[in-house]
Amino acid sequence: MTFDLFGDLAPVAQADERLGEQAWVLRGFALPHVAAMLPALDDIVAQAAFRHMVTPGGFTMSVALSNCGDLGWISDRRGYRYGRHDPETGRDWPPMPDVFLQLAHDAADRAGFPDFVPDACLINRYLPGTRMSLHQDRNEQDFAWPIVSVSLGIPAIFQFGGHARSDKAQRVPLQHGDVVVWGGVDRLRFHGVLPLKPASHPVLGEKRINITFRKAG
Ligand SMILES: O=C(O)CCC(=O)C(=O)O
Repeated sequence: MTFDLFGDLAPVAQADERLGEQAWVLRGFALPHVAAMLPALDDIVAQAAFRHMVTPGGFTMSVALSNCGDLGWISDRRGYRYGRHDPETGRDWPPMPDVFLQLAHDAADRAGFPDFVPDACLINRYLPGTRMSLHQDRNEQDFAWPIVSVSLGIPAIFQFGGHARSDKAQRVPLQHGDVVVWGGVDRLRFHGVLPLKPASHPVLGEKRINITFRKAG
């Protein structure tokens, strides 16, 4: 155990790194769940294939995405929003696997957000060179719930900024199995991912999968 640097002297586990008052990196937190997560992920993308969505401004996102859960995040020329159906098939998004729900709940709890039950799970697939520019997550109805973001596969540099796009962003290296949780006073902080360097992961190959849980509805 160690003591945090933000003054309240609450004991935290050694593998937890504080990014903000209510924002944490939980190093390796997802590792015990990965063996169960990967087949569940394959099932999801067999039903709702990865695709490159278009932004309202007309740009094609470099990251490919899919969703599971009651609500899926969608972007097209009409805007960003959540929807109950996959726009490519017209079907419901695949259900959220129990192993995903449990991991999201437990990570949120560890970061100080008890009772988190996500209804939306966005799955991002990054290949070397792809990135996600700085943005805020604002499409959810209630900002009281945190964001739980799981990294699998090749490493990435996560940017964690402030409440203005121009605020200097921390650069946080993320590895396979790391989980970032942010909420409360940090819920609307800008964040993004720098272009991925070429690399290969022994299980996932030359890609990074990010699984991000939200309570959107
Ligand atoms: O890939 C990541 O680590 C972050 C993903 C993200 O920012 C998002 O889905 O809003």
